This record gives sequence, C-alpha cells and structure tokens, in this order.
Amino acid sequence: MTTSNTRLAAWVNEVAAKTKPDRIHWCTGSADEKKILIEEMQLAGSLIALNTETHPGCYLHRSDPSDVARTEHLTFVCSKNKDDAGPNNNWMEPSEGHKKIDALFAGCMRGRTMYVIPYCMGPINSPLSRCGVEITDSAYVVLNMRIMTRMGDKPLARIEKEDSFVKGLHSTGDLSPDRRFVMHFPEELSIKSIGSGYGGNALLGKKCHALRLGSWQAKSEGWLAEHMLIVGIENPAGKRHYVAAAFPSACGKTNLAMLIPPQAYREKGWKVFTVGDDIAWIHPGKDGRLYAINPEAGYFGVAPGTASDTNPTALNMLNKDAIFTNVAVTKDLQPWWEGLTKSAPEGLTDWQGRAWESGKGPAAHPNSRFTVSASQCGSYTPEAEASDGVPLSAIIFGGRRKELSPLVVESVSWAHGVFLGASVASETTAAATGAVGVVRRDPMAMQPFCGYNFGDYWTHWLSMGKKYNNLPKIFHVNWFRQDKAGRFMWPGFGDNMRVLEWVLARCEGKGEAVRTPIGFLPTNSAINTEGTGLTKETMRELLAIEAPAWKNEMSGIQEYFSKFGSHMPAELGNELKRISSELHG
Ligand code: GTP
Ligand code: SPV
Ligand code: MN
Repeated sequence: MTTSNTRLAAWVNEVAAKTKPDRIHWCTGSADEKKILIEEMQLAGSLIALNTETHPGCYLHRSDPSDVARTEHLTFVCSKNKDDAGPNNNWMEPSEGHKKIDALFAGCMRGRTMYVIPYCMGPINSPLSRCGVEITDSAYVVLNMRIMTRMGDKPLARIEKEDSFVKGLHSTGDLSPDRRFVMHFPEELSIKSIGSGYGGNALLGKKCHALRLGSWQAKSEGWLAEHMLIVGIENPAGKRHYVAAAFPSACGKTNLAMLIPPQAYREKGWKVFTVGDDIAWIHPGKDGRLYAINPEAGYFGVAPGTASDTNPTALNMLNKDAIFTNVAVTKDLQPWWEGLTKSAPEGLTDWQGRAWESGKGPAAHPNSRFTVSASQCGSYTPEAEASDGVPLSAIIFGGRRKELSPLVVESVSWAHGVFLGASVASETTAAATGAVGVVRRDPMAMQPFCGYNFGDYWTHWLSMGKKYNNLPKIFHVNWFRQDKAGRFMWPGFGDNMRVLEWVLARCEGKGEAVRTPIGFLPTNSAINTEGTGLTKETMRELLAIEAPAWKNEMSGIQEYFSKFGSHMPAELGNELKRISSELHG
C-alpha cells in the first residue's frame, strides 16, 4: 500500500533514503497486522506472552534498563525564536536541531523495517481531531500506537482528504542516552525522536504531538491542549457534570478518571464515567462553555500502586489484550508490581528478567506501565467519541505535596484560577529520569509538555476569561499531604469522590465555603467524611492555611514568575500581590 497524498509519499521516500530500511510497511490497523507483529516480536525476544489463562492476549515488553522514562533534558523545542520556546523549554535553533538529529538518523534503519503509521488524535470524524503520521523502526511503538490512537486506514483516508498532518520521525537508534534526542519543530509541524523506545519519547502522537505541538497550535487557534484527565460525574438527581483535571505525571490522573465512589455514594446513585486519563483538547463552544475531547484511544498507565482497593476499574481492564512494560512476573507468568498484593509472591522475576530477591529494590520498575484500549474500561462512556466533546463544569489543578497545600481550594475568579494553575508545584516522580521526590514548579502539570513560552501560555489562559462568560470554575487539590510519620493523611482514590462532591456543589452554587487569602476553602463540615474514620483534627490540618509558610510560598512563586520577564502577564502579578497582602493583613 502507499498513498495518493503526494506530500506524504514524498516525505516517506525522503525518510527511507536517509534511514535506509530493509523494508517499508504501511500500517493498516488490521487484526492480521497485529498478529504478525506480535509473532515477529516474540521471535526477536522483545515481547513475552503472559499467562494465557489469566491474561489472554497480554504481553510483557522489557525495555533497555537505561530507557524507562521520559528524558526531559534531551527534549527540545526548536522554534525560530528562542523566546517563543521560553525558559520552560530546552531550545535549539531549527537548522542546528535538524543537523544534529539527522546525523543520527543517517542509515539508522539498516536491517530494520520502517513502519508508516497514519493516526488520528481524537474521534475519527470530529472537526476538533488532528492527524499525524509517525514513521518508526519499532514494532513495539506500532503495537502501542495501535492502542493509544485511531490508527491505520481511516486516518490515512482523512489525511488524504485534508492534506494536513503532523510529521513524526522516530527510531530507537542504538538506545544510547548519549545519542538520544526528542526534538519539536512547531513551525514545521514536525517531530524527530531518536534513541528511546519509551512511551512519551517514542509514541509521538501523545506528548510530542497532542501536547507540545498541540499547545502551540491551540494558542494560535484559540483553544487549549492540556495534560488533563476528563471524567463525568452523575449525581443522584441524574445531572451529569464533566470535570477536567491536571496533575503532574504519576500524580493521580488515571486513578481519578476511573474512580469508584465509596459504597454509600454508589447506593445513593452517584456514577462515574471515564472520558480520558491524560490529555484533553479543550475548545470554547458557541454557548461560552468549554468543551473537551480526549485525543487518545487508550491508556498508557502507571502500574505500581494499581490494585483492587485503589483502582479496581484499571485492574479489571488489564486481564486481556494489554501490553505491560517493565513489570515483574510471577512464576506462572502473571504480571506483578509493587502494591498489587500485600506481599510479594514467591519466585518473582524482576523487570530486568532476573530472579527477584526482597531487599534488592523494586521488582517492577517504579515507572512500569500498561497499555490498554479505552474501550476495555468498565467506566468507559461513548461520549468519549462525541465530535464536539463534553462541556466542563470544573477544572482542577493539583500537585503532590507532603506539606502546605490544602486538600482543596476554589479560586475566587478566572484570573485567580489561572494563578492557581500557574503556581502548581509538585514532587518529581519516576515518570521522568532524574531525582524523585523533589518539589519543583509544574504549572498546569505542563512543565514537561508546554511547547511554548509559559508567559505566553498563561496570557492565553487568561484571555479565555475575557472572551467567554460560561467558563468552568477552577479548583486546586492535593491528595498527598503526609503526617509526621510519613503516612498519607487523606485516604485518596475512591474517597476523592468526597472532594468532587463539594467541587460540584460549588459549581451548582451550593456547598459551604470560607473565604481565605488563597481562595475559598470548604468549611470544616462541608466535606462528607462519614465512614472514613478521619478525625476532625486531621480534617482541620488538611484544610489549614499557615500564613508564614504561605508567605514563603508566595516569595517562591514570585521568584519563579520573574524568570518569564516581559512575557509575564500583569494579571498574575496582581493576583500574587493581592494574595500576599491578604496574607499579611
Ligand atoms: P501519568 O500517566 O504519568 O501522566 O500519571 P497519572 O497522573 O495518570 O498518575 P496515576 O493515576 O497513574 O497515579 C500515579 C501513582 O499515584 C500511582 O502509584 C497511584 O497509585 C498513586 N495515586 C493516585 N491517586 C492517588 C491518591 O488519591 N492518593 C494516593 N496516596 N496515591 C494516589
Ligand atoms: C507522563 O509521563 O505524564 C505520562 C507517560 O503520561 S508518557 O506518555 O510516557 O509521557
Ligand atoms: Mn501524563
């Protein structure tokens, strides 16, 4: 197969001439194609079939041990002007970027198959969706893109009709971190990535297209591309609200998107519907509301911590047709990770294929992942296919912070909501290489993913508040406060429903709140804690605002904002001044 689109055909030829593959395969997305790819990978040893009785159609992939997470220091935005990339991105001049990475692509596919993957981000017939083509020499990438995007014939037909697509070139190269780069050329709508097979670095439709290039396009076209889950919550009266929430990598999006409400809530009639768990493309509608689509078709989720008591919805969808990356396996080839069972079973093989011994580090890599189709999710809703998206009642920002940040706070205005998003800080996680547990600024959970200057990005967010009058309310949450013994103070997971109940009440003009310098906080009794065993004292602590610590935080935010110089919108400075003076008053 080839294509009637001359630009696409020419680009594929040009890439083949440079990378010199033995074969070219145009992906159709057929079941036969999947079967052949799996057989080839099994023969090559890059895919291991798991227990066919307990996990039919499930496979394990073990990556190179140096290639287990996103590599932010090797990720670049190559815009013409450095200022457009901003201090939040690594920048390289475009021609220099091409030169550097093209040298690594020369001949890199010798002896390999080059796969051409046409894909669509978003429902195939939605005007809000965007197409791309990823060229890769990794069969693992093809199998994952098959789950994570709408891939093959249908997207190709759309590309041929529209003559518009993002070009993504990927090769695993020699997997050496010294020869690894992920480069974005927003003005050319192209991506080049070499030296890694890991999700965010290699599945180019996801973070590279849907967020870095997506956010750039969204700014110029008047919409938002965000690192957000989308969840529908139906209350006992049958009213469905949709909520989008941005938490940094490995900070709870998949879990909140699939939450199962506590039993008492279920009995009353609360229901949860999952639209997306990682990315939202958000467009203003004619009614002045914001509408969100999930550009993805599957989940690339964190395995550790996924268990029958934390996220049964996720666990239940992993019993068939899933790909596991860097998990451990039991004696009888079932996938296993820390947190899955109370204690580790005998005879585990660790993520690197070695016999595991307790005390020698985790059996599964802390960033081990599963890839599974969204259609396998028990709380899946067909509204994930809605062309116009779902209307948002609330936007929630959040971070992982053992101290300071309260369980939940509501903004007093759109500008203050943007300030809450812009001032998110969170402890780093294993989703990116580097130190774990270090608090860093991660505005709107987009620090690794915003494809342009954060100053301009916040200005864009603020502009929504001036243009539209039916916008969602904005909140900030923190599920991760710890007590002195290092235990989480809030039960989290399904119990996060209790916070969502208050959030939605506020959206309906109900719910009790007190005005504090940092925003509206629930009154001491506004959040239903019945059945949690939480003491009044713990709730008081979870909702306390310590003025000295917050003054300190404001200085930190001010210092951070100052990095953005003339790109910094005045409104955020005004919010900062207002909050600081209220804290002093
Ligand atoms: P990315 O896919 O990296 O963008 O991450 P994500 O935001 O979807 O994170 P995910 O939901 O996979 O959660 C990451 C880790 O946080 C898992 O180990 C979860 O078990 C844990 N986690 C999620 N929600 C909660 C919560 O409410 N409380 C606590 N204590 N842990 C949570
Ligand atoms: C994240 O790191 O935020 C992820 C995983 O969702 S990856 O797709 O690899 O970026
Ligand atoms: Mn993510």
